[in-house]
Amino acid sequence: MPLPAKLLVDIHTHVYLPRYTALLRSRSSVPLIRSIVNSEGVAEDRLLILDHEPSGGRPVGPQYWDREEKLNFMDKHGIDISVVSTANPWLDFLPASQAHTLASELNNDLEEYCSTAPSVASRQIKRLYGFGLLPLVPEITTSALLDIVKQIGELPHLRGLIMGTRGIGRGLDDEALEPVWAAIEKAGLVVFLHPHYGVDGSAWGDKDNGHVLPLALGFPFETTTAATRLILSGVFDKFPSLRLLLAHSGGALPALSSRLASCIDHDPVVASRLKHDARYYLGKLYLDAVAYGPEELGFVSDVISRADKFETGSSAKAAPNRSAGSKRMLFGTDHPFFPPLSASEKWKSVTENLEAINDVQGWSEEDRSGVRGENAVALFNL
Ligand code: 5CU
Repeated sequence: MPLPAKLLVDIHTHVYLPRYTALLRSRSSVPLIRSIVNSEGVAEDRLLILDHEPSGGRPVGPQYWDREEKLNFMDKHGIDISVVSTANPWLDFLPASQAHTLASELNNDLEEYCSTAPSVASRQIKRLYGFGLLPLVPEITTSALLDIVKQIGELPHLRGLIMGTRGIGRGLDDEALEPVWAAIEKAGLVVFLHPHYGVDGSAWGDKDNGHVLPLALGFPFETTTAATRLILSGVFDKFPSLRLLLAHSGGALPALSSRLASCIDHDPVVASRLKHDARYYLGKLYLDAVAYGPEELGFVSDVISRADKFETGSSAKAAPNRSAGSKRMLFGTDHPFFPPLSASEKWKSVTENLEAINDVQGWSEEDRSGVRGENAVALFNL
């Protein structure tokens, strides 16, 4: 049965499944969850995943692991469907054999989390889908990775997989990953590329700026570098049907893509390696619309719309087409991160992203509803 029109679909929304939470609770080094007794004598859970967490870690609660909380959050914000992914740092810190076993278990857990969620009876909508996990850690075998790609491809509610930027230790441009890209492409899974490590913290200086620099800049810079390395490695020439979704609207890549193209042209090491101008590959990407501002969304959609112009041999002269670019952008919330700091009915991190979609100059109502939901329905075959 076709889905009703005008759905709101959240493709950037995370969970720490109970099995993963139990692992974090059992650990004494980061990443971990620990219980503390706060100044009022009340026990509280604290999450430590990043290098510069506020002292003692940040408060963490059921919104990170309880499906009811996810569904309540969706209801409160009018979100019909969520494509849920495990939050960082995934399995990166585990030895290969444990990462392999846990990936398989967590993928089954996520399938169950999605498949047993109540649907909205009046609209016949399945509400939850997921991105699986690969055991991308050093010393994992290719056959173990292929095994898990196959598992994800066979689980009906998993429509893609989330990955960080380290690959199996040498980044995503590592030739050893080529069989994995081939298998992902063949299975028709969407790769959601998400940051965790940021960039060298020495760039942030000595002032206490809380979490702002690593999150606002470090996260998107990390994604920018990883996606650029993938482009430079020729992965999109070798696997032209690979579908890659970049977190945080692709970070700085859209703003730097013409500079990237120029640097490639002037560099004999890579100039002859790629089949197309670098800007062509931007048009192959999908980007979340987690940018918090309409001008940024409009700019990004302009940049990704002009790919045809840069296809080798193309004589296309068309001006950027904001509307065409919007087809590759998808609403997300980053839930459960960025909760409101004071009591409020709705989460600002959600309403800001929805308002931004609403306010992009040059997007038609059809473009906006595409970004809010229909693009996700098509990309993930929901
Ligand atoms: O606030 C944060 O640390 C994060 C994080 O770790 N991962 C994420 O997806 N968003 C925010």
